[in-house]
Amino acid sequence: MHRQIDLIGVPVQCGAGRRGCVMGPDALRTAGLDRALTALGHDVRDLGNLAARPRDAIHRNPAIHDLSEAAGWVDTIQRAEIAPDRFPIFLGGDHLMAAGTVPAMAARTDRPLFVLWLDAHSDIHTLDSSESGNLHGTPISYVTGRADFTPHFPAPAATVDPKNVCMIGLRSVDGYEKQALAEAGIDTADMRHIDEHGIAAPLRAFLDRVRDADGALHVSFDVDFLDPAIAPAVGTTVPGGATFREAHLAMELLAESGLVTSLDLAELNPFLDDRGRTATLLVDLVSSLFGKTVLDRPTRSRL
Ligand code: NNH
Ligand code: MN
Ligand code: MN
Ligand code: MN
Repeated sequence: MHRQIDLIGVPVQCGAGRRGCVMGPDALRTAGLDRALTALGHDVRDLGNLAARPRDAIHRNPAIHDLSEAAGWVDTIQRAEIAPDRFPIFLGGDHLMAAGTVPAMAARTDRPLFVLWLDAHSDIHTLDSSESGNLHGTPISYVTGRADFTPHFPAPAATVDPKNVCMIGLRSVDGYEKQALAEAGIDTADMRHIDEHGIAAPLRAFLDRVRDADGALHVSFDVDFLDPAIAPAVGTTVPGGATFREAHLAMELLAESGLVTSLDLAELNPFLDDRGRTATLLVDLVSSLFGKTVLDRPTRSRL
């Protein structure tokens, strides 16, 4: 499928516990994301980076840091001019970016928005429950509206039904988050589930739901979804992540589904990379998501 793609840099790093995600968009550019997509026959524009202005915000939880800057980013991303007919790839940036991109994508479409959250973590803390104070651990609560983040953050431009969120790759979820996931009714496939059933089974089941609902699908890809052995450039590595082939298979199934309408590439910290190999792997995975296949014939798949 020929796509009209916009690359939008979102160099937010204040949501993470360590610095470096500010360099993420440029590392992805350096690794050749635009060239890889162009070579696959897509039309690609690089719109450069967004820049945020802080909005005054303080919160009673003393652990929370950089709330003003974070609020500025959430506001800026939701106000950004995003073409209705193009496929945006948001180049992060830590995962706080999703507090901007997901409401923006939900507001952009008349169809129900579904979100595929590929991550070791569930990012469902609230401003009150976060113990780390790292706001990249909170976007799911904000975008589903399960917690009120106003007046600190702007009200979300649109929210997502938590039942339309599917998380795959989970392996670092604390007690608060376990309960929150169950209460919200979020669809989850943790690494244990992937070990037993493979990654295709839960992903296909979710894609069937998106198709049945005539939904739009936003994929939020956190680098720590991947195993640290293949993707070291992330501040919050967790052992036991998705393998090279599991990740590629997921991208290939997403490509075949034709359902994906927007993408976040989150948490890439080039300061921690090993000669650009994580950024290069991400470009390769995005290529699979945009139709790169091993053989030039339809894969024997039930999709
Ligand atoms: N749950 C932890 C926290 O709230 C970790 C969040 N870190 C992430 N999320 N990298 O994807 O800080
Ligand atoms: Mn995350
Ligand atoms: Mn809408
Ligand atoms: Mn994570």
